[in-house]
Amino acid sequence: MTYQGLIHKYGHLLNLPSHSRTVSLLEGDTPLIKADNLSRHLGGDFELYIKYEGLNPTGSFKDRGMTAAVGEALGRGAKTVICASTGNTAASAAAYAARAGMKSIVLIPQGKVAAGKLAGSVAYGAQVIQIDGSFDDALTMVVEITNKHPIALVNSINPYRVEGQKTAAFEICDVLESAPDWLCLPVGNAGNITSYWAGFKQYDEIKSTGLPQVLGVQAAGAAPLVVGHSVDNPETVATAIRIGKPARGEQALQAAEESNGQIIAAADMQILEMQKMLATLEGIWVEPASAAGLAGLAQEIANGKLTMKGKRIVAVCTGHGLKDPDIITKDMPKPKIVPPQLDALEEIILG
Ligand code: AN7
Repeated sequence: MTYQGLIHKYGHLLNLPSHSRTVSLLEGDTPLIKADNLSRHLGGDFELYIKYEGLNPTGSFKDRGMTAAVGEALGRGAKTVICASTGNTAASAAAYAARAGMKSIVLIPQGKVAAGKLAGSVAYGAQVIQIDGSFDDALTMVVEITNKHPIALVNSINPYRVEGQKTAAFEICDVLESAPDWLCLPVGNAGNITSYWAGFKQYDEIKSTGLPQVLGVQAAGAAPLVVGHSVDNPETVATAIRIGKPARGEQALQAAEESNGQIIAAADMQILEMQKMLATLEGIWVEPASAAGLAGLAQEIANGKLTMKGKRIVAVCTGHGLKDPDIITKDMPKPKIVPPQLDALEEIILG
């Protein structure tokens, strides 16, 4: 049967109210790609899979939660949705609101949102507002305004976002026919790690698929869950996870603890190096934040803290590389220019 989106496929497993409507762009059903080249590069004694979430309709995993949250908001008669965002939530909210015939308002931290995300939000017709502050300031403001006005909040403190995002765990178990041994993923506001853990636990209860150990990875300059307190001025090249006060931080720590996993930090350099490795070794280009989970995994293997021999690992790559082209082009040597003549081309290629 043709694929009809997440709610159609997994709606019976999601805790959504009866008034919810289906607002879908056929999100989900993303590929789980075996990454043998990268696995070999990292030591080679384990099976590595990439859950390529950048292939969702707006280019990030956020679409899974947004189909559920916007569908619920529409069903209860809301006319407008709002979110604070480092970019991907904004683009996703804007697209699903457009689909539902609703208005969207997105608050983003000034100057810190990657080009493809800002462009997406504008293209889908959102009212885009820059806050002279951080994501955390923006989130505080959307909570305040939605307490006062009938505007639907679609950040991941909205429980239906978590319901929708659980489906990624279901898909992984359906493909592998069990949970992997380890799941590694980036952690920002901690909605995704919370959702995966809830999804794996639910599937294990109904299908005995087992549970993974969860490795959550923050960027070193924005690692409140690693340092143990909120970070006032988070800084990282991985702007998607430039978050100092994660809304679901407690649940992220709980997922790590219950799964016998960990939350660790990876340096910007390692994140960028992993982004490059994934693209050049596997042909999978993700935005910097999306490489954080793998960067953390590589770090733990290299320093001998985790032994992965014989294990099956899934790395969640949350957003597409096209979201943030500037990170690649800003320091690159300009491609050579040759006249449109064969001998000139031969000289460049053959030396
Ligand atoms: C590519 O868009 O918070 O831990 O406002 O865009 O669930 O927050 C984005 C987060 C990982 C972290 N990877 O997920 C937003 C926003 C990418 C992201 C995360 C984000 P959470």
